[in-house]
Amino acid sequence: MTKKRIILTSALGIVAIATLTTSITIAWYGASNQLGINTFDIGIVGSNNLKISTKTDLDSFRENITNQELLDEIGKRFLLEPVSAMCKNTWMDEQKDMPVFYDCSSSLTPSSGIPDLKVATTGFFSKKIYLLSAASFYVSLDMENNATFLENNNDANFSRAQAVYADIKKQNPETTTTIEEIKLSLDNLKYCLRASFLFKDIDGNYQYKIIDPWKDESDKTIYGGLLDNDGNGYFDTYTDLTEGMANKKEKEVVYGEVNDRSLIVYDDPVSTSVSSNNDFSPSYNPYFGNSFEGLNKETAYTFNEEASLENGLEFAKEESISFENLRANNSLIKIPCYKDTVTEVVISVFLEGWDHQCINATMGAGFETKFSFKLNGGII
Ligand SMILES: [Ca+2]
Ligand SMILES: [Ca+2]
Repeated sequence: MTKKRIILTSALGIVAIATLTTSITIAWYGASNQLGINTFDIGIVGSNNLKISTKTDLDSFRENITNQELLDEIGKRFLLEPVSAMCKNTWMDEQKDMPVFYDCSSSLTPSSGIPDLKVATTGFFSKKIYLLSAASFYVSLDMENNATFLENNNDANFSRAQAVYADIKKQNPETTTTIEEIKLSLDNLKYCLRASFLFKDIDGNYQYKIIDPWKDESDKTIYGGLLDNDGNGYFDTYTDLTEGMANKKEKEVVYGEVNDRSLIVYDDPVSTSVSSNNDFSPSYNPYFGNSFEGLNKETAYTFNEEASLENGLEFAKEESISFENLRANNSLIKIPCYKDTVTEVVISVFLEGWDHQCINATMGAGFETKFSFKLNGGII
């Protein structure tokens, strides 16, 4: 019985249409990146035992969800921009039925030094999908049918590379950059893409699983660090007023999710002279800039990461599953589907902004994806 395979596929083809303006410079590359969906199909192959719907009413369940149905709900265009799955315990503890993504792109940090953390309302794909099974089964991802799971859209990336090249060439006729190099950078998009699945396990508790498909073992995404969000070439700073206006201190902002901000250790400024320090003007590059890189301001108290970590500071780390993990054990994602009972699964696709491959060079790239599921044993 368990050998009979039900395959549930979902194809999400995305072509990016980037509308870059030279006023936007940063990674966490918000508002400038528009992506549109052109195809999105969900279907079931090979069995009548499992049906699917975007709604919960029983007569809406079928073997396929049409492209049009999904597009009508999502809208033909939406923005995909860097967000983060950091701080997931907050919404999971509240038993939320949709994941919450955060936006760390603000550079305006108050005198407390606690960076502004906005809940992202756009910039990601997140959708409830319902399954209806004729028998009680676990459903898992089918690793033999995931050839286009978060994979680059070659045609879109090539067109994009040509357009970027033309623009660079126009601004700098001497450029040595090639279309192939630009294309390679765009193809890094898939390394910062994530898919996630939110569902209830056999005990009725929410499980939230993030897939970082292409990561290898050394590839760890840390939810925090220094950033140059305002794109001025320096890591962002804030003004610490805890010792009063007369003794105000300019300190680097430690962005992200940490265990205890009082454990952050700062080094004294290299220079007290305010003179030429802020005149630095980085060579502006909308295509290859990134907010993970910056200089330490000479006049600022700088974050001493090593001493801070020794002091007990901890950054939260992404817990994710790679394809390799899943191939070795596809029960890492195991969704119980009870006989004749509607099962809810929230599928999300997003760009993890704390992934260091999520930089301007991937902006405007396109990808496609297909999710395949199969039965993974009956529920006893
Ligand atoms: Ca990565
Ligand atoms: Ca800055």
